[in-house]
Amino acid sequence: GRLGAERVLEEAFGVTAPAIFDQVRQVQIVACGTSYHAGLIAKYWIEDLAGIPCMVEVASEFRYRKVVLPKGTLFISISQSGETADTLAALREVRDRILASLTICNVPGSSLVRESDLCLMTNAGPEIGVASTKAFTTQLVALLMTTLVLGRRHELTPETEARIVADLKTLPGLLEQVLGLDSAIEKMAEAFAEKQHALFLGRGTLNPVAMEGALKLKEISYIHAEAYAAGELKHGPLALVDKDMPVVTVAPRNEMLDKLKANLQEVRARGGELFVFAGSRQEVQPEEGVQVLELPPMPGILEPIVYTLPLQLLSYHVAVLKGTDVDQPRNLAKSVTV
Ligand code: F1P
Repeated sequence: GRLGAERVLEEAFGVTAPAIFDQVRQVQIVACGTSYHAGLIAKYWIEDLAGIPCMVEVASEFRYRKVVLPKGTLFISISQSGETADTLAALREVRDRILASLTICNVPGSSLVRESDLCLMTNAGPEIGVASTKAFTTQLVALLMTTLVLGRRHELTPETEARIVADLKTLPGLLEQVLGLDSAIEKMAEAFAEKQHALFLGRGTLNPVAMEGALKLKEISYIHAEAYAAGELKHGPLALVDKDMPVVTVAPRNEMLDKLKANLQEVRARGGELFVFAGSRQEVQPEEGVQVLELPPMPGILEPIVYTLPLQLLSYHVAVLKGTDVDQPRNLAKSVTV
C-alpha cells in the first residue's frame, strides 16, 4: 500500500499522487505576491529534499519573456484566488510545452483550477482580508506535501519522508503556541507605529519569510518595508540604518544567529532598533534596543510556516495602532484580474 506522504496527501487533500511525477525533471513555479513567496520557499524544499532543479518567477515577468523549459517540466502555479491574470496567462503561454501543470489554489472551480491538469486545494476557507494570510501557510503545507510525493520518486529517502510526515503532525500544536504570543507581539508593534521604514532580514527558507513579513507590513500598515537576505545587509542596505529604521530578523537557529550576530552589531552600532524572532534566547539577549521574541523549538522544516505567523501578527497590530483598514487596504484588490 501507499505509505507516509502519499497517505497524508490522500487524507488531507483528497488526491492521489499522479503517476506522471516519475517523469518530472524540472519544476517551474510561477505566482504573484504572497503566493510567489510560498514558491520561493518551495524551491529550497524541492531542490534539497527531492534533488530536482526548481525555478521560481513572478508571473508578471515570466509571461512576457521567452522561457526555455527543459523536457519533463512540471509547471506549478500558486494562487489564493485562482484568478490572477498574470498567473493564468503564464499557464496558457506554456501549456503545450510542459509535462503537466499543477495548481495550488484556494478557490474551487476558479480559472486556474479549471485550466490546470492537476490541482491541490489548500482548503484555507474564505480569505476575508485582501492581504493573503492563511492562504500562505496552507500553500506551504501543500507545497511540502508535493515535495514529498515528488521526492520519493527521486532522491528522498523513506526515512526522511517518515520524519517530515511526523514533523507535520506537530504543526497545529506549534501554531497554537505561537498564537499564544499575541500580546507580546502587540507590545512589540508599538515601536513601529511611528516609523516610516523597516528592514527585514532572513536566511535560507526564512529569507522569503522575511520578504513576506515586509510585504504584509507594506500592504496593511503602509510602512515602507524591504527584505534582504541577511548576508546582503553590508552590500547596501546598511547605509539606511539609523535610529528610525527598525530591523526585524528571523533567525530560528543558533547557526543562523552566528552569521546574523555580526549584522546585529552593525545595526546596533548605528542606533538601529532590533527585533529578533528567535528559537533560542541563549545567543541573543534582550538589551537596550534589542527585543527578542522567543518561539518554541521546532523541526527545521516547519520554521518557514511557523515563523510567518508572528510576522503577520506584527503587521496586524501595527496596522490597528495606525488605524488603517486591515481588511481592505487602500489601492489593493483581492484578486488582480487585469
Ligand atoms: C496574488 C496577490 C495576493 C495579495 C493580493 C493581490 O493573488 O498578490 O498575494 O494578497 O490579494 O494578489 P493570488 O494569485 O494568490 O490570488
